[in-house]
Amino acid sequence: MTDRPLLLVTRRMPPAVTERLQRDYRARLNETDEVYDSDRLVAQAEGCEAILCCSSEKFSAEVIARLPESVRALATFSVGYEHIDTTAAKARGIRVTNTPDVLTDSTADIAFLCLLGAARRAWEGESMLRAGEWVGWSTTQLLGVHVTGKRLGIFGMGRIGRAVARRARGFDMEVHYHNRRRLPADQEEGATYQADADALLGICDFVSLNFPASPETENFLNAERIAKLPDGAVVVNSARGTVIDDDALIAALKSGKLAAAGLDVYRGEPRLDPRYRELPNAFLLPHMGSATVETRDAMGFKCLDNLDALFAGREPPDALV
Ligand code: 8YV
Repeated sequence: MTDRPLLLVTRRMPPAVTERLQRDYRARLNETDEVYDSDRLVAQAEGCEAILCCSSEKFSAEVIARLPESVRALATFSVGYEHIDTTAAKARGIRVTNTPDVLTDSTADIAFLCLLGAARRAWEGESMLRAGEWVGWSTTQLLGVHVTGKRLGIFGMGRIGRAVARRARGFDMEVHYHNRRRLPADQEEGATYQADADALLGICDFVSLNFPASPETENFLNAERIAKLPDGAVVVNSARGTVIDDDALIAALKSGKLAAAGLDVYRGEPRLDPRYRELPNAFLLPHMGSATVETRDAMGFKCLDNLDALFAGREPPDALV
């Protein structure tokens, strides 16, 4: 069949997703999984009707202007879409879809892993063990920050923030949140709304950053805001690296102002600020929020559901523009 739409798939997809997209589309795959720069992206898109992309490719206004006329849609394999200039896409009549809902739980799990890993010094413990340096148990070895009963401040109470709140309840934490708007009570997950972000910082034993990257959230956690946190607080970021001022966070981890940080995302990833690697109180993961087989399959299928709808003349369920 030659009438199936031609789809550029910018990164290697999980096998189940590849199978379905090869069945339903003529797919131009990226066998080597290298990240395309903008010239490669534009060249690879030649003749394609849609692009299944990831957050590793940047679709700026300039790139979108250079895309071939044939491109009707960008389906991103991510819930975050700060890598796509949706205004420029809309202006060119290119539809953009993302993958909400299906990665909520796996990302909240990783946020909690970061919280626990940072608080309980998981990396230091494992490294000591693997290096053969564990000489035995002692009453004062690797003492961490107690989690149960502590106050957690969630910044950004969208789907993932709410899922973090649900998990925190299981740890008997007292959960507060800051959001642009107060949520209806049945969506608050038992958390207390704080209209003033800075006031919330003042009472947080733990901070979980869960809002999307945007010009408004850029460097949200800066030196001034870190200073407002109680001494010994723990910071968790499973959202985007750009919401943290790295200089400020690194200084606070070095000085002991903060007990620890658990990070899954970084500015300029995969090239994170190298100083993080030297900090024993930084628990670091390589952007694994959505990395389960079930979630990655579901994300790929969601991209295809959206494209299937578009090519069948229906409204894509997760259309952003
Ligand atoms: C994606 C993510 O898997 O969905 C997001 O926004 O951050 C990740 O879970 C990754 O960005 C690949 O597109």
